[in-house]
Amino acid sequence: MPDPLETMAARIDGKAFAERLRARIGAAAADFVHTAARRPGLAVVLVGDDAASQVYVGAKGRACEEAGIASFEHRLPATTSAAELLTLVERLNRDGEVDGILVQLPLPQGLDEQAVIAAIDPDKDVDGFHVINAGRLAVGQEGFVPCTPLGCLMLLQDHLGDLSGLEAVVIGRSNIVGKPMAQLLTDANATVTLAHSRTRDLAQVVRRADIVVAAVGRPEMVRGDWIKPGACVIDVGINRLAPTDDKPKGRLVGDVAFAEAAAVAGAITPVPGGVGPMTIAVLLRNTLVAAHRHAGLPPPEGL
Ligand code: NAP
Ligand code: L37
Repeated sequence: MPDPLETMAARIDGKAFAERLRARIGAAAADFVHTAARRPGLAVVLVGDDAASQVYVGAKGRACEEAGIASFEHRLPATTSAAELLTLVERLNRDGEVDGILVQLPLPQGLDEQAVIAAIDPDKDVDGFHVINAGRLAVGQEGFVPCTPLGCLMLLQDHLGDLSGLEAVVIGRSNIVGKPMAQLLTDANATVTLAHSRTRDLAQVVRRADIVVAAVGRPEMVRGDWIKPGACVIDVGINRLAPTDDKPKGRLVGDVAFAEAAAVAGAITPVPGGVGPMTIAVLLRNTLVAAHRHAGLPPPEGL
């Protein structure tokens, strides 16, 4: 019987990594203010009253201010028309104090997300959702990479070093997480399988992975016996379970059954405290990079 403590996975502390990254961003933002005589600026647009989005947008604004990045919040009612939203985006495109624009998704019913993203100046698209930036990533040009997958890559490279030749399985093929994640891992020389709801025998596919990235949106779907011993598991899922007496707000769980997977994996990210905080830190990083590009300055190093 192996010692359970010896087989327990290392916990990849995304919250601590994100805090260190934010400190470096804060220092680089202060340097930027010296050189450019203005703060980097991020405009965050929230339409409607999605509860999770309210929390994230609030957290993003606070994180900006802490790092010395100006935050311009635009909270619009759910009744906002497409024309009104597009007018705001166009105003932000022209605003010299705004280096980055983020329209928090999902938008309320009736507003076309693709049309709104298409209206954002690609060089201010710090979310990396514009087709121009998706295309740049696909062909290896400089642009903006979506925050969540870039944060996952940073955690993987910090923990594993060089990813060359490793088998990676990404579960989920969304435009904002799974697809760009697969591209980043491919660019980092991993051998990538992109799995989704039509994948046959998903458990068997995941069993060959040295790296598992779960971005499905199904609470605790990935089980411990899917994980190859020693594998590195990145759990992107953020799922709030139904409220119980001792957790009146509902427990937050990932797409991976944490305790089971942690008993087999070499390393694993927790939820909360894993990928979520990285998403916000990388947003600040992308905004700082945008500010340097707009000011004609070389990009800050080590971010
Ligand atoms: P999404 O757009 O809903 O995409 C989900 C993907 O999972 C789809 O590709 C879908 O396959 C696949 N899928 C669904 N059921 C499956 C199954 N039974 N087996 C295999 N694949 C299955 O989700 P998303 O926006 O990528 O987000 C995924 C999760 O990450 C959610 O929990 C979300 O809350 C979380 N998230 C977290 C952060 C963060 O910062 N931590 C950021 C963004 C998202 P099909 O394509 O075949 O339908
Ligand atoms: N950039 N991100 C961008 N644009 C969007 O349009 N929807 C969306 C998006 N998603 C997003 O911001 N996700 C996200 C998810 C989780 C966190 C932050 C951002 C996060 O900080 N999660 C904490 C727990 C927060 C909580 O308790 O609810 C965590 O530790 O995981």
